[in-house]
Amino acid sequence: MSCWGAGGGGAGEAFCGKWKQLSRLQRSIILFLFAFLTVCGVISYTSVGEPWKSLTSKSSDEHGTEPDAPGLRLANPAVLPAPQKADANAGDYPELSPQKKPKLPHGRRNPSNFQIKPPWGDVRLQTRHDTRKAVEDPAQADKQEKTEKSVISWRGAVIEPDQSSEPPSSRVKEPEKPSSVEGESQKEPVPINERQMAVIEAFRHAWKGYKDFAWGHDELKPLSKSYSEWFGLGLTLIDALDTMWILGLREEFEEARKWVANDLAFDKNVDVNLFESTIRILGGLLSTYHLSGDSLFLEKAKDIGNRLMPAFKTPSKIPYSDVNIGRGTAHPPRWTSDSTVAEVTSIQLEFRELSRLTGDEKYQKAVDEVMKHVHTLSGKNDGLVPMFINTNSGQFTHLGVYTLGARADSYYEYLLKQWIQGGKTENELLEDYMKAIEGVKKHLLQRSQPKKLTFVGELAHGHFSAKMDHLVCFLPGTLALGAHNGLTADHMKLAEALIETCYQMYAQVETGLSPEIVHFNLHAQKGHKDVEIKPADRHNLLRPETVESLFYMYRFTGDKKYQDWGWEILQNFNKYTRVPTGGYTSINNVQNPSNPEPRDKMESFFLGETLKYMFLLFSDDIDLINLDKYVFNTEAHPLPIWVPA
Ligand code: DMJ
Repeated sequence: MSCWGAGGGGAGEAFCGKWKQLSRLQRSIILFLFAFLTVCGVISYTSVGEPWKSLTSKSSDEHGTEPDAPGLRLANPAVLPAPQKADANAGDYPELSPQKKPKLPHGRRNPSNFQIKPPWGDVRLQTRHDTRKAVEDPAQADKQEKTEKSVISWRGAVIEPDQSSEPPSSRVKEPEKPSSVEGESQKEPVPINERQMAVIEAFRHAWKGYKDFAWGHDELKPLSKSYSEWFGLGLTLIDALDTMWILGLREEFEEARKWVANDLAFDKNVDVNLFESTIRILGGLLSTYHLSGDSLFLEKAKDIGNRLMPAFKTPSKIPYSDVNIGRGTAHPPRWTSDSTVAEVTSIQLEFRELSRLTGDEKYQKAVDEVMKHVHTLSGKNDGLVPMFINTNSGQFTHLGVYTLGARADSYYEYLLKQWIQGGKTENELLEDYMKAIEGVKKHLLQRSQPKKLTFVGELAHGHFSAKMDHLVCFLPGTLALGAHNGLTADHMKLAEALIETCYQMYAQVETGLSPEIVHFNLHAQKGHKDVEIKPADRHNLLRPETVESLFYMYRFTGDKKYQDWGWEILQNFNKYTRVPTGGYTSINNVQNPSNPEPRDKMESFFLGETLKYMFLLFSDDIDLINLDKYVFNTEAHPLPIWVPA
């Protein structure tokens, strides 16, 4: 108060004169009242000035104007202390202004339940209330700053993105700090909707079969209540780890974790396929490490990663298809020295991430070299690649056959995804991707009859074939992801047309499930649908590609029809592939609803991919694996984008 201290100017002097005329009791009452109101937060002031004004003025919020006296701020009613710091920031960040609330993309909640950092990218966009609180409490402020620097992934793990924009090749010297579960306490469980519950139920049913009859083995044989081995490495269990995490199945996850800790040993005299073990095992361990923050998974990832490295010791540096992970030797298949193009070009996301996490560049160097080499190769047709590559010469073989299906599919997928993973700086990858999509448009796109469905066929020595693998249904999702990342809107249009086709590959079939391969009718014939199925192609392996693309399409468009289509597919899986005693099975005949001929095998990707993408498709929470922060490997294992959007 200025009567006892430094002068407060003319108004202050007048106040002092009046003050002295008051009786002792009157002064005490006024002082008491003033102290009381101050403690209650009804008035506050930031410097010696004109406190009386605050007793009579209305809140600046009510008037929508600043208070007259610059030295005096009215606090928000009875809540906050002096807000000058937050207000000062408001000028720097126009988005802080309450009138300029950011437009939330579809499905986004405000604020996210799972991320401290809001989904639109900045804690500064929290309400003024939150911002001010954080500024006042230094511990909070510190935490807030940390939060701004890290991306808090779903269910708590912290990814600390490298903000550097340097090209990845020079970025792998320092190991990434391990993820942690910091911030977990601040997250509330997301409400799960009925369709997601149905996915959880399906997962549990599948897991029950695996647990009862195949625990620790590669694949469940649900009818014979036994298992099959491929590599003998608990493939289904590893593939399913991050799905359990995402679905919130903590008990199951913990049990599986115990198996990984105590029983998973890679020191085994066994031949594994480089591609399959990279996408399922290395990819699964890396993503589980990121989601859980548990270093056990990183240790295991390093172990398998190192054991796979002998595959790259070839004359051309194009890796062999098979590695003996116990002996440290590698070889091509017995009948050829070729590798499959998709296989050698779809292991990059995983090995690059391993380099980033360990600080050891050898993994990234090996896989980058493959991409650089393939980039320069001749034998492509407008960006389309043949299906085989020789490990001695490094040249494509079996030239002249082009497909987006088996043996080539994920080459195209990983061009785009590596570009995204690395922060969109590796231009050769983008160049190859864009060229390839033009090649698809030029050589492989056709329309069927009678529905005029756009499909991707194959080209063999100049002859077009109207054959399309179900595997090709990854393409709409990939195209949509590219468009979301700034590529031409044409790609989104094509994605929309192709996902309709993939859906029709289910809808036009008697069981409502797609066969492995379809042939499209190019000419209208009475009584014929667009889709024809050859006897050898009528099986369904519980594959994920259509559901995967539905997930991307729903995320990026918000069109509920994609969720509805996915829901139909889930119901048909339940109707025709579910085994009552536990598990789901591949079937031989999608055209026979009364006997779809179960095959007695549940592929690991049903848990790793199909059910995971279903769960994500039915979710309206775009932070449930945010696609600006994660990129999925080709086995649906999310890996962090190094420089997130
Ligand atoms: C999975 O292993 C991967 O999605 C791969 O890219 C293709 N094949 C299966 C699923 O169909």
